[in-house]
Amino acid sequence: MLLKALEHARTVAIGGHMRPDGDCTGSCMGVYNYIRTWYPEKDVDVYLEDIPESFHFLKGTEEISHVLKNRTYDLFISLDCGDAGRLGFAEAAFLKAKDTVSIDHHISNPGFGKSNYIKPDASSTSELVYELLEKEKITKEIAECLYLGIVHDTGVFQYTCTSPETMVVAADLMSKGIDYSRIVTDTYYEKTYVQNQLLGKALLESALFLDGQCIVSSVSRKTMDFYGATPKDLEGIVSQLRVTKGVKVAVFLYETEEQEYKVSLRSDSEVDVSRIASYFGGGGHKKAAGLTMKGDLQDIIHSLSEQIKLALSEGQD
Ligand SMILES: [Mn+2]
Repeated sequence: MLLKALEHARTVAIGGHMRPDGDCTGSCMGVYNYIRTWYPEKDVDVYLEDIPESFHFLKGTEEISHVLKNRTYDLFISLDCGDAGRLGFAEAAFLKAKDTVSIDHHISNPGFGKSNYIKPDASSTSELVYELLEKEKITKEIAECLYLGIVHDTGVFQYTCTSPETMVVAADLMSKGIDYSRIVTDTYYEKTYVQNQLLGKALLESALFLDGQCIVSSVSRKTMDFYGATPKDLEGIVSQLRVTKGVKVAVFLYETEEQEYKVSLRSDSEVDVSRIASYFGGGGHKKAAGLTMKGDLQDIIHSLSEQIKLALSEGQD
């Protein structure tokens, strides 16, 4: 469906979700490089917010636009994005575009494109992009993008979203000559000193609740300012909380502004945290979801714990 939509388009825009992660960046850059390589006559722009420094080795990342151009595209390709609003500054271009495509694996995606390729069970949008491209036209540079995306959304092939097909796709991408080991160490495991310090602090100050089935920790704005940290420096904390023995749901919060918190939820297989997130106006996946909540920290944790408790008791039925 992607290649068919591309056929009729002369001008193309690509966009992913706000605060782009590995899969968002990988899928967007994979499609971008594919079009640049095999459809040189097409005029293509890729719109993303700032991406992590460690992703800059991917081909074409210096061509990412952070400001919307005032033009009407023949086709807008939305990748790894659950709804148009999550496209952030690129949403206006999506709404104006003559044709739109949504390729995604978020369970909450209602199919907001004119054509849609949405598979909630897929490991990553990057894996879906692979399915839609002509395999022999996937160059080493394109393979690097898609491999990075798959690695990040599967936690290096660890999460249960990893399927036998995921491994087949990863194997084919490896065969393109990519430095798969470096992609994992440099973009996934490497942490800065500040990131490790914040991780340590969050672990030290974490608390168990609901009979040790839940764990919570938070980072205040004051702490972020002290370390000169940005939200990106907090990635991975919630996953580390989640692997605590006996824990079924991990909750991590950080203060975005006075009385406002960004909440990340992670679960083992039992609890669907995307439902808890949706309840409070957020979204995501069964085992990884996020939301924003306003109010006093203790009140927010209390409200969340009530919903988690409910979800845990349903799981036992
Ligand atoms: Mn994804």
